[in-house]
This record gives sequence, structure tokens and C-alpha cells, in this order.
Amino acid sequence: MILVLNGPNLNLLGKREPEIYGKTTLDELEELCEGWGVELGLGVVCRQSNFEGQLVEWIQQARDEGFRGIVLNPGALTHYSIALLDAIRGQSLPVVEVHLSNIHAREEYRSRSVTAAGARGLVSGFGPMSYKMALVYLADLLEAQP
Ligand code: CA2
Repeated sequence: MILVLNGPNLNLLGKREPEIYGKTTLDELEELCEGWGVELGLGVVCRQSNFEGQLVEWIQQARDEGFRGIVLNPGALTHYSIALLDAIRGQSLPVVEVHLSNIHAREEYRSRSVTAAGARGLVSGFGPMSYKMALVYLADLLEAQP
């Protein structure tokens, strides 16, 4: 089972700023992820929170809840949350960081990811496909480590 976590303001997807983040709503994005999970033979559970501490707790508890990997879009926390970085580093599941937009093609302050230092890798700029690529990687990784 894979945990897909979305951070602050991602509940607004599809409702505002469609030129940057596209027209897909969070509900639709989560349905897409669940569908890709089915195709890849992975169970997928999606959660979203606007609260840093809630994301930290979900990351800390993921292994005990039975998850084997995490796809994480930390939202703006990406750019400054040492607490999320510590949470990622403080557990042993593989984490793939994802972004809908290309964080390197936007404001300078978005081009730095603090949290990616704890992740296996980062997929950025492909809209919902960023999540699919992360799930494909995790499916491959977990197949190699049954
Ligand atoms: O591109 C991404 O996925 C981001 O993680 C999205 C974050 C942003 O702070 C990161 O720099 C890049 C923001 C999510 C906010 O989403 C909204 C969606 C619609 C309207 C307003 C905000």
C-alpha cells in the first residue's frame, strides 16, 4: 500500500489558478492515483492536510499503518519545512516528492526544495502525471523487494 500525501492549499486544486495547476480537482487527482494504483497492482490511500503537524504524524505513522512507500506533495512546505524533512528522514519508507508545476520554472523561492533532501527523488512539472511517475517508480522498487 502506498500513501499519497498532499499538503497545504492543494484542496483548492481546480478551483483557482488553473493556468498554473490545471483544472483537475483534488478529488479527481486522488481518483487518478487510485486508478494508477490498480493498474500497477498497488493499493493507494490519499490524504490531504493544510497542517504541517498532521503531515508529520502521517509520515511518522505510515509504516505502522502498513504502507510501503509515500508519494508526497508538501505544497509550499517544500520550500522551508525542516520539520517535514526530519519526519521523512526519521522513518524508513521510500518517499518520492512530487509537484504539479515545475518548481524550477517559477519564482526563485520555489526552486529550492528543503524536503527533497530526504526523498528518493523528485518529479516536478508534469501535472497529475508527476504522481503517476512516482507510483511507477515505487511499484518497480517494491516489486524488486517483495
Ligand atoms: O506545484 C506544486 O505541486 C506545488 O507543490 C504546489 C504548491 C506550491 O506552493 C509549490 O511551490 C508547488 C501550492 C499548492 C497550492 O495550490 C493551489 C491550487 C489552486 C489555487 C491556489 C493554490
